[in-house]
Amino acid sequence: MSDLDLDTTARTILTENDQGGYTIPTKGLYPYQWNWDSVFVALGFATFDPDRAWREIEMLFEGQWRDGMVPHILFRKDDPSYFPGPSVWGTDGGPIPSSGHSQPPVAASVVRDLVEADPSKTTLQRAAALLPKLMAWHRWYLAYRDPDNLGVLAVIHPWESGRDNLPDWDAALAAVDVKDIGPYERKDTSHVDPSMRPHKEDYDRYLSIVAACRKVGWDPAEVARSCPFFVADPGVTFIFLKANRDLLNLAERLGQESEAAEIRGWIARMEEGAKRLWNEDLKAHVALDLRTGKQTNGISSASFLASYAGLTDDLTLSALQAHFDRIAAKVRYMTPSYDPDHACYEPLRYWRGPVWAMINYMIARGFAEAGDFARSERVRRDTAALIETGGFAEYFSPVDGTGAGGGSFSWTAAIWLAWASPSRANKAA
Ligand code: 9WN
Repeated sequence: MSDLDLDTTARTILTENDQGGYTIPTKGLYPYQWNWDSVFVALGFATFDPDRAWREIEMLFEGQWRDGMVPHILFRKDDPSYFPGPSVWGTDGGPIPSSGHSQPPVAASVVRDLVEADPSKTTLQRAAALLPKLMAWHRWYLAYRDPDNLGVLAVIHPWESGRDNLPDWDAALAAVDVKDIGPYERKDTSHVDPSMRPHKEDYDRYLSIVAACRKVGWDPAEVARSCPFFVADPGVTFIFLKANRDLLNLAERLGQESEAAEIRGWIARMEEGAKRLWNEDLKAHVALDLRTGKQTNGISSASFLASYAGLTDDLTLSALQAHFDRIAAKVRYMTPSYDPDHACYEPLRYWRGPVWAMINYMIARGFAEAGDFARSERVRRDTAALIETGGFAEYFSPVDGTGAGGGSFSWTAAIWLAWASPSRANKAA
């Protein structure tokens, strides 16, 4: 298929996954609105229907909880093809049935991109309407995912990281007692090859965490205090730091001075806190179990998001470049979700090796931000080649480009349209 045909197919995927203002990640496997999926999807819609791009984000915020949290899944209608559905989560925090935790806060960054693409009065009004909601969400993150003011954000569940099955969660997950879950039937393994999905022991623990939080009524302070899983994640932390820089830009643009001052404080707190995630032996940022104080020992694709977060000092950048080149010598396509030199690496199992297009997009932006245009372009070209080889898959083998997981996947289509497609890259150049 030519690149122009791929452009057309990508638009068709978004249109066909559109449920009337919000977009599902893919049919069958993921039949609801997911938080960060929707935000990346907005970038794709922005290339041919900017109004629809805004609508995607506005509809996500319709599900915002009273305490400020924006849930990871909005269950706008019950769909038996997905497990765990609304009755398992048992939440009551917002206007739409939802899961009980959040997902990486990319929204402020994409809102800024939408504004920069079209800084008209109408667009600024839409951004102004979202600003207080974004502020509330970011305040929620700081209050309940960094309750001790460490400057790093924890996830209370692997699903909150968006990188569910990452080896970084293994030790903390193994410490979770399996209880209060009863018999259950997974649906994911009926849609895709079970050998690429998390194991049953992982699902038992995923559900045990949900049960523990349900028991405390999803009270955010209580969840932060007692959740059996509480691990600081470089992915969420770096995405949040970048999102705060973009939120600051929006607040300044909109003349919201007191918000801007508040956000400047958050940025300083996160810049300082990020040092806690630095692993001096590995020379990279890693996860940190806040219950045990132990850092993890592997480099994940989120380690490469330090530049995206604006941590572009020479030490960090040169360490990332060295890791990038080492890994690039091992795999055909960058950037594997976990280090191929690590014992836990599996090229086709969920988040233990495969490449995700939207992570590549953020990594490439980070390299460009740091002035490393060669590696940034390498990541873009690899992403384009993966999609040309493996189609609009959920994720890809870094070894041979095999597409895996769900097909006709919305965020892969969106990232193609917004960034990876040669037609887009030529336009941007
Ligand atoms: C649980 C929808 C989501 C993504 C996540 C990805 C996967 C869900 C699952 O799919 O997670 O949230 O059931 O495996 O890991 O990043 O948002 O695409």
